[in-house]
Amino acid sequence: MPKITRRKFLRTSAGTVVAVSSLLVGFDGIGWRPSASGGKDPFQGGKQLGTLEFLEESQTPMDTVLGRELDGRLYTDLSGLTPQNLITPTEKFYIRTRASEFLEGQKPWSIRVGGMIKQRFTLTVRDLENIVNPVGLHLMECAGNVRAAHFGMLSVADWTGAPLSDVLNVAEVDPRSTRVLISGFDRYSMRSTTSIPGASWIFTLEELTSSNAFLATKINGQPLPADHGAPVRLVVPGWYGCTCIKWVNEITFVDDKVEATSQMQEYATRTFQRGVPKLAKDYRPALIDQAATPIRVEKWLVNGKIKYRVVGIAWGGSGPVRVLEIQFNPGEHYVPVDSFKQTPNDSWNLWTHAWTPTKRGTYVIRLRVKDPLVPYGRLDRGVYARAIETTEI
Ligand SMILES: Nc1nc2c(c(=O)[nH]1)N[C@H]1C(S)=C(S)[C@@H](COP(=O)(O)O)O[C@H]1N2
Ligand SMILES: [Mo]
Repeated sequence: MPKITRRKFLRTSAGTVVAVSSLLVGFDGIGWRPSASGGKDPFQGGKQLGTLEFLEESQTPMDTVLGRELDGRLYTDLSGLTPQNLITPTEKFYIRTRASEFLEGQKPWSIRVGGMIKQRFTLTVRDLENIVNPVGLHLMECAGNVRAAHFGMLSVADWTGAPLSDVLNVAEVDPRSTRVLISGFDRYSMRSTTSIPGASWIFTLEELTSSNAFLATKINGQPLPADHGAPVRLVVPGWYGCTCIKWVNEITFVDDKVEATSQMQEYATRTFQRGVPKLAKDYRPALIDQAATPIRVEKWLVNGKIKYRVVGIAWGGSGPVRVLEIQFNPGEHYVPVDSFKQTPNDSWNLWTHAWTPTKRGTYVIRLRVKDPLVPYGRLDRGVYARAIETTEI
């Protein structure tokens, strides 16, 4: 885990001094318009002087492959996103678990389909390649995405894959089977210091169909790299990355008596389960919570005055969000974000907000959605809050 060294403090509106870190909790058609203020861009004619650093975050290298096998990571640098480059280049797509050194010996690759079906069979990569199609932009987020790593376990790619419902339709399923276990190759040459090996997840057939889950063979038009699950991985749109099994080698039809996998149990808290249920049937879908976070705070000089522009992203959730609100310190009022427009897609949406602080100092930026019907547990708990310091106003 990335480590943080410098500690910062701020004075709240009630006058007390608190550690910024205490306010930052965590776990273990896109395009923006000028602000709502009459359609005029408040930064027009100005000059950008730089960007502010986020406080209480580590110096972890971004966009860089770190470590090996189960401890292998790559954190995507989100700070440069613009309406023109919303797709994460493949070599910068986040990595959580790098390919096993034993993977090379697994050729030719095939997926064993078995369990409660009339006749077990194997699917080859060639079989899949014959039925893949472009499936568009899909976002992936690790349920363990953390501030310390600048929320870099989050990426968007343009995928090619075969709908899982097509693949499963081939099987003559026993009517008593209610669920499908999808497993990946997970034997590693090294012991991990961070994770339990063995990635597999159990879904109902309905969950796989309604989410449009697919077996991906390509990312951004290129063959999947080994670290992203080559030759075939599962992508479950709208679900956390822990369900998107890489190096898929087994699909098993099971029933309601089946126990949850170790991966499901390891991620139970982060996917909002009630405790750690023993049986797979007691798990709720691991849907990505509605979330939003700043990705950069730009400092501008406009007509001789210092102004800040907060640029951020919003993602996740299953329904449209009309109003996104921003707050610049605990106790202060939330105000609507200037330019937030949610487009119905499975990507992220960029937003911007003009901000002119009246005092120098440290600020903790938080977002919330106004719709009481939208579940947003992580936003609510401040998981995606970030801190900055303004030295000039
Ligand atoms: N076989 C296998 N699949 C896996 C994992 C794993 O450790 N082994 N990690 C999961 C987790 S926790 C995440 S967040 C995603 C990350 O996919 P990526 O590394 O391609 O971004 O893969 C998932 N699939
Ligand atoms: Mo993850």
